[in-house]
Amino acid sequence: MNKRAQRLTTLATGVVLGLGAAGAAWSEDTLKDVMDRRGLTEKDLLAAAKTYVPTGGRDEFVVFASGGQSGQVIVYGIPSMRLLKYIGVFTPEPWQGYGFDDESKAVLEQGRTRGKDLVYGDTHHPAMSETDGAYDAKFVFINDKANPRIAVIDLHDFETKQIVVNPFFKSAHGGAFVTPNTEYVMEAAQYAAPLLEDGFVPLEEFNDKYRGGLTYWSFNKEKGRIDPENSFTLELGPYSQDLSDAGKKDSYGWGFTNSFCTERYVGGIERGRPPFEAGCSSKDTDYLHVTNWKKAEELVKAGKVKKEKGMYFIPLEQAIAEGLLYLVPEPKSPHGVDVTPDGKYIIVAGKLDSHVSVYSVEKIMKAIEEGNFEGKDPYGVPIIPMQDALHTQVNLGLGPLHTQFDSKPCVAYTSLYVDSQVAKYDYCEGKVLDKLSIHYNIGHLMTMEGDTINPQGKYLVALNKLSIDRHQPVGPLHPQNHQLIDISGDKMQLIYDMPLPLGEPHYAAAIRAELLQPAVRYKSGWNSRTDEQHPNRTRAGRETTERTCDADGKCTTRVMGTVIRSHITPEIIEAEVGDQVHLHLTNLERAQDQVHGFALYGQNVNLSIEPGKTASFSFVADEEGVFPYYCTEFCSALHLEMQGYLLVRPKGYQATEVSMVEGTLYSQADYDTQVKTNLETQAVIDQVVAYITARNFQDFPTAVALVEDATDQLGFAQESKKKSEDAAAKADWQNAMLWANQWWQYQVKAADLGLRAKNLLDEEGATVNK
Ligand code: CUK
Ligand code: CUA
Repeated sequence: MNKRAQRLTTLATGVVLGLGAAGAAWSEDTLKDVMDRRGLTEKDLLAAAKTYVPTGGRDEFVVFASGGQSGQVIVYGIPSMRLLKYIGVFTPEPWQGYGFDDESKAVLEQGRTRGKDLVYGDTHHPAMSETDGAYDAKFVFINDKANPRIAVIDLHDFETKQIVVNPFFKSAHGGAFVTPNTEYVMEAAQYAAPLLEDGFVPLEEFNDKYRGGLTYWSFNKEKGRIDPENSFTLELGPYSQDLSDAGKKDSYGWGFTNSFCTERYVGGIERGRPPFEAGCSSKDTDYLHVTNWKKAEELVKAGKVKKEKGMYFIPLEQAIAEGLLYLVPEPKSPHGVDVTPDGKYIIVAGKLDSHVSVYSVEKIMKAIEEGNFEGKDPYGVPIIPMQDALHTQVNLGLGPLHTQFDSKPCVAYTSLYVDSQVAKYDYCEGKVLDKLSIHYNIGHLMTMEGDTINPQGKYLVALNKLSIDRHQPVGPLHPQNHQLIDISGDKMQLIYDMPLPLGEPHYAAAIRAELLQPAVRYKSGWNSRTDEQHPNRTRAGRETTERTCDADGKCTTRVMGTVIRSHITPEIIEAEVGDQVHLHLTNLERAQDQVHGFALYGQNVNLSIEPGKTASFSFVADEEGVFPYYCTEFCSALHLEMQGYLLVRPKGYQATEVSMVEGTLYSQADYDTQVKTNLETQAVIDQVVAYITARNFQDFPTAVALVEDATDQLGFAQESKKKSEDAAAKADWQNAMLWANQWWQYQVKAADLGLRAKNLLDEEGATVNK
């Protein structure tokens, strides 16, 4: 047996005997030694033990955090706080090919605003889709505050599928929040602006012409897409609508949106006026907006709502007349509004008030039924007396912002921005239970599934705005700081700091990891952004490059190619200057994580082609030249050889009849040696195949996928074998040797896949067939 085949056999034997993992070398240190050396206390060790996930282990919860100005979503695990992914949403993300392949460019293009391509978003509030008020692990929505948009991420593959642009607003903060069955995704405007006109309206006409608003985006769960056709927007007063939350259980059918700057103050330092901050915080109360989306939906369905700018639009007068909108005073420049898990209370945190105000849904509904109003706002919206709506107020400290809930009944946590603390309290009784100082100014906080009907308790994350001196300094711009807090006991305990180096996350949502079931691969030839079979998919052996020209002499070169370990087909693409080039590459792999990338010199392209995916790239070959391309993922031992050339010929170029001069020449002896290796390799493969097929591998979908890929590779090996034998029959030793080597390449990949399948079966405890 020669060396190459021997190595493979050793590998196979190693796997059979399970030698790989045994005998990991630990240093001689005791726990005490390490504690002394690193200056750790017992408390530190306890915290470490609570967060540490051993190698190969998994986290209990998965967090989807807004990526702030990065326009992305950050995914990490709890309790380890290890980063798992950045999902490209409003911003191109090259690793995932997001914004680089034609399919995802089409998603980003949906987010064009005023005809402009935007390449970032200011993401604030991710919302997980819900069924009956609990996370169903299907979708995540997130807003862009700067450009009023909502994006839809599908948790089947963690990809952004859709971006919708609000036709009315000029900013949108109070989104995304979902209704209990994801019937709608709420998005409230922030800075008042003219809703129906996009042109100039002087600020002097602020009170009359500027407006706020609240959009209920209709979501089609089957299709996994927002349906703008059935969405509607409520016109609101020109207050700065801030956060929202949807009612649930007892408050199902209603939405709650708070606001600040109900003073309707317009600043203008340069006009000699005090700034916005003074004029927008001079009153003691602002307004909580109470909206009846169920009733609004009925009006829409009954054809009683008109469309403006292509979307159902409910003007203030209609909302008032139909009883869709009420106001409740709330103190003072409020920020967060959060509905309790039972839907009975609404907790409002006023930035400039040391209390949280706990409103009773029952009392609000009673006031509405009885017509108990203390007056109307300047636009005629009825105002419910604050005292008649309040359940209680709890004095927590300075700068209350956001609230989340515990699995324990009546227990809530509110962030205190100015005090840099988390307050734990009983909102039923109105009692403070505990306070914990964090580092430093906290914005949102998040408990596990803490905005659903069944919060999971256990952990809380403080999403801090300023990390100041907590982490290694990296210049004037510091990382953000997420702090993990153990809330399982009576006293909160701070157990971990995680610097976040990507934008300022605002809100986040954590879901039990076990609920997530993402895909391992796509159906072969899949457009992952539309979730349909790709019209330009290709199968193995069907790859084509076609050049067509129309009557005006405009030419198109279209490549329908494939990628599989370890080659791109085609390896040579020829086009002519001026051609429109379309590249469509399908990944033929099925094995888990067997992704290939694609980069092409000078064309700003980087594709990520996961198993089954078809990704495309289009460009105009505007200059003649030589453009190497290659796979950008280290996908196999011969990854660096996964390469090719795009040749852009000058116009009218005539190829001369010069045949390729070979770099190396091979003899019959080379061929014979190679064939010997191949036959020995085949013997190893046969062993592995026998091992797998003797077991119930069919019961393990991952193993089945690996076996399918291996079978493909063996099929290709057979084709190459045939070609090498044909060449040998003609004594063409050059081609005989090269095809024999290709035959071996396919065998190696088949063996690698087979060993992975075998390994997996051992780990899963597969049983021998009877
Ligand atoms: S906001 Cu940033 S900390 Cu947009 Cu929810 Cu409060
Ligand atoms: Cu495919 Cu590297």
